[in-house]
Amino acid sequence: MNYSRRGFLKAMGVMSGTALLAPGLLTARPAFAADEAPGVSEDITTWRISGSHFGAIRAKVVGDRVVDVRPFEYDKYPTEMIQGIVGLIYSSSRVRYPMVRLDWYRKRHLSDTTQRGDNRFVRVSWDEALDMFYEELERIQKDHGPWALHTGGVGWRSVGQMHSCGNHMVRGVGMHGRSVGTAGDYSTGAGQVILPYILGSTEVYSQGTSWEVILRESKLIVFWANDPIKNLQVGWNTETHEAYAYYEQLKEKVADKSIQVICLDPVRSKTQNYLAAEHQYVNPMTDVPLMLAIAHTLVKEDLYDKTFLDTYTLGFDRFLPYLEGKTEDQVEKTPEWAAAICGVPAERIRELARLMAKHRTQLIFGWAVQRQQHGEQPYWMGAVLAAMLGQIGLPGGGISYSHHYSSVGVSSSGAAMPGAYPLNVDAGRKPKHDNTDFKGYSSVVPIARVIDALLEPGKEIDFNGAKVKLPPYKMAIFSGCNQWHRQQQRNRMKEAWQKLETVVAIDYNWTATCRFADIVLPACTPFERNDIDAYGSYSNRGVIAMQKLIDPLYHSRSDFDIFRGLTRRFDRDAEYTRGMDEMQWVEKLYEDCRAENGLKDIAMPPFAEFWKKGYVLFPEGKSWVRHADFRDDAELNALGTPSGFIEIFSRKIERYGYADCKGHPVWMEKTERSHGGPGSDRHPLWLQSVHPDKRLHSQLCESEPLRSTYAIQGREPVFIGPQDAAARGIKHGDLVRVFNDRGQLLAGAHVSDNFPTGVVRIQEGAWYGPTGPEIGALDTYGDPNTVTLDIGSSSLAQATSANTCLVEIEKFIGVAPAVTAFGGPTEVDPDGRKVMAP
Ligand SMILES: Nc1nc2c(c(=O)[nH]1)N[C@H]1C(S)=C(S)[C@@H](COP(=O)(O)OP(=O)(O)OC[C@H]3O[C@@H](n4cnc5c(=O)[nH]c(N)nc54)[C@H](O)[C@@H]3O)O[C@H]1N2
Ligand SMILES: Nc1nc2c(c(=O)[nH]1)N[C@H]1C(S)=C(S)[C@@H](COP(=O)(O)OP(=O)(O)OC[C@H]3O[C@@H](n4cnc5c(=O)[nH]c(N)nc54)[C@H](O)[C@@H]3O)O[C@H]1N2
Ligand SMILES: [Mo]
Repeated sequence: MNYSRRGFLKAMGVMSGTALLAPGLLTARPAFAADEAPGVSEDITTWRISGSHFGAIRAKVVGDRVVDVRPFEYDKYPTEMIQGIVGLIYSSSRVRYPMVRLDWYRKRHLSDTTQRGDNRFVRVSWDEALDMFYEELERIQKDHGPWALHTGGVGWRSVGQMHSCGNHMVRGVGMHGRSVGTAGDYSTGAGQVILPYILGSTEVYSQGTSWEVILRESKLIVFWANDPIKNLQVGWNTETHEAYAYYEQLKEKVADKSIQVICLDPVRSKTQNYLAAEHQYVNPMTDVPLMLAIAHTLVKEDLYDKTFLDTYTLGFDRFLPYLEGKTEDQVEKTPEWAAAICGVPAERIRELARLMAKHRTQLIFGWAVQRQQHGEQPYWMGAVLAAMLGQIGLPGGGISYSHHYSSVGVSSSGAAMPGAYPLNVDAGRKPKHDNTDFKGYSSVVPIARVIDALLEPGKEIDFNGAKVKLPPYKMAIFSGCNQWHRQQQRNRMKEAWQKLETVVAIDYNWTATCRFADIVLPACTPFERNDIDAYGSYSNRGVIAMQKLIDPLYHSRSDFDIFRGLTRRFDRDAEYTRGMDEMQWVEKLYEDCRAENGLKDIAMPPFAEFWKKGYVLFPEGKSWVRHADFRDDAELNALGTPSGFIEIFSRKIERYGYADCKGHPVWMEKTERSHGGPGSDRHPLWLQSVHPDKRLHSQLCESEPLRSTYAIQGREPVFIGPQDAAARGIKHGDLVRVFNDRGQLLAGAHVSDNFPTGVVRIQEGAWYGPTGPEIGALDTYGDPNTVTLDIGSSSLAQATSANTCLVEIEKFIGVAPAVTAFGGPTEVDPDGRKVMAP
């Protein structure tokens, strides 16, 4: 072991001896330093370094080609996704040059928008493309106003603080004129709106109790709708994968029975399988009845913490009558009542209640359970349950909504992160078109309700205690997100899209968002530019240099260069760049960070030294217990709720008067639900579209070598249990049609014992590839959002309800249409004649 590596581990100070020796748990190719890595004869520390959501990497570049990518030598638990990077750079789906949709090229904003999606594009020069983009912005601001322009909320754009592409889009377009933005996100739309009322912060993006503390103090850990082993492979900033060291320890503690772990999930998750933990099955979308019945048992058996409720919470007295069946619905929330809905036997529900009350219990919730209709309720009810258990703020007890994300629970170094390229117009400056008149329409729309705006412009909807008047958008711009993956219900979306006069998409990949756009601009990948990133999102372990591996391929340009070119068209480019180039910005962001850390006595080398070495690592942080300060002194450290206490009953929410989100958590039947719920007679299978094991949403789907490790007959897998498969005459490896009234798609059957009857999975992010532009067309690759439902979670959060979705599946017979998702557009000349590749 070389010195610096040992120093790093010492600095991390967290791994037990066994964790050090144990093989990496997800390691496809171990991340060892050159002197110990099998089969690597070279010293990879001499290779160029870069960052990514999947971890820091070392890359070997020969001439102008990236030939090998390996995990950064300090990454002990690298993900297999790293192996997709070479395929990402050299994918056949790269956007090679600026292109314009054929009919838009001919008629501009008066084009036939029903042709969107037919995949015919004309190649143009950068000057032509940027002129068109600029002229459209001018037209929108002059003929309409800021209400007519939608700037799509950025998604999982690549890491890198300088090239963060959402910032470039917002700043560049913002210097020209205002537009309608978005509120919330697809990840935690319901959670981040409800939890501030209950616990006083969003919780979902908060640092959680340190893993050392949980491993030391917890006796029972419930992973509720949560699959951290799968989901920790990626992080918002360059991921360190440090959290996996603790899962290795947890696995040992499960084996020696010093910690009991229950994975509460309809599916046997990767986490449950890895830890060899108990699996507690629950019917999909029925966690609230289960939690209510656990709460009911706690009351009936006098196992709940009255002192905690009195000291730290408000409104239990308003909730208790509901639990006891003394309110309107007259239903007592007994284990027998819940068992009939959630599929967990009544005696087991009682046992779960007793276990949770008896032990130091850490509840850890994932997010998929709030990505469904009434998704606010399981989160609220989880907080009520944790309050009744009385362990919030105790080491190893209480509730977390974030431990599956970006190594939450690895203590923070406390160092400052490098800042990002400025998002806004500089202070004291105004946009070229300084128009603030939104004509009564809302300037911000909940992100998952964008399609509603196109279909029902002018409609007023509820949102978090306010009214939102949906604007009649005419133009939309997307960068760093894949709208045609992330948004639900493709065919509804297709119809809505026809109302847009102009759509601009900026990406390095020919995603479906590009296919359904009018002007497509090729960004370069993060491996084709210089940048820096934080190493570790919550741990903030250090700073990583993102050294350009190769020049931008084809005609692609960095987002910085793209918006410099756009702002030049209205003479604001010097202001846009502040007169600095890429490397000057990278150096400035680093030096600002260094100055800030200097004030904290955290030393960083000068930029040149850092850049040459490729990274700085910060010393370990202190362990920490979430909500401990509140428990310590609830007045001094009051929560951010209206009362300062945990609100089991929210007067504020009750006053909104929503039928679908009341003053305390309640069980509400879903629009559609499997296992005997509404709609299950026609479409009996619940389709969950969880986050992919070997992708980041739709990213890396284009990477052919990686895709080939999971695709079935070239299609996205649909995971199905043996009973459901047999009942339909489906065998592992068969091609199947997945359908409901909203759409249809082809997928490859992956039969797995992890899936119980009535539960199937297609991982989100599978590329949409319809047979044609028409509404209802068969999707040839397997995008689950072809069949998902586009309704708001409730009037409160208006979040996505992607996981409220029923389907039927049949074996596909006949000649299957070719997959159309990958490989880019059909290039045509302005007369529509196909251009032959040279
Ligand atoms: N059915 C269903 N749908 C879901 C979900 C679900 O669970 N089920 N999950 C939702 C969630 S939680 C999320 S976060 C969203 C994710 O939705 P998105 O964030 O939209 O998904 P990504 O596939 O990461 O899209 C990022 C895009 O940015 C592009 N990109 C990367 N780097 C750059 C760059 O430097 N410049 C530019 N211009 N572009 C770049 C990538 O090529 C990719 O096309 O999906 C949501 N949709
Ligand atoms: N590998 C990988 N990791 C990722 C991402 C990725 O794309 N790939 N994306 C990142 C992002 S942006 C996000 S938002 C997070 C998403 O994090 P989450 O939303 O927490 O993750 P999911 O994988 O969608 O689902 C987690 C678990 O919830 C279970 N589940 C679904 N519905 C229910 C239900 O009704 N009841 C119960 N009890 N369980 C249910 C599923 O079976 C699954 O095991 O992941 C992040 N991590
Ligand atoms: Mo997300």
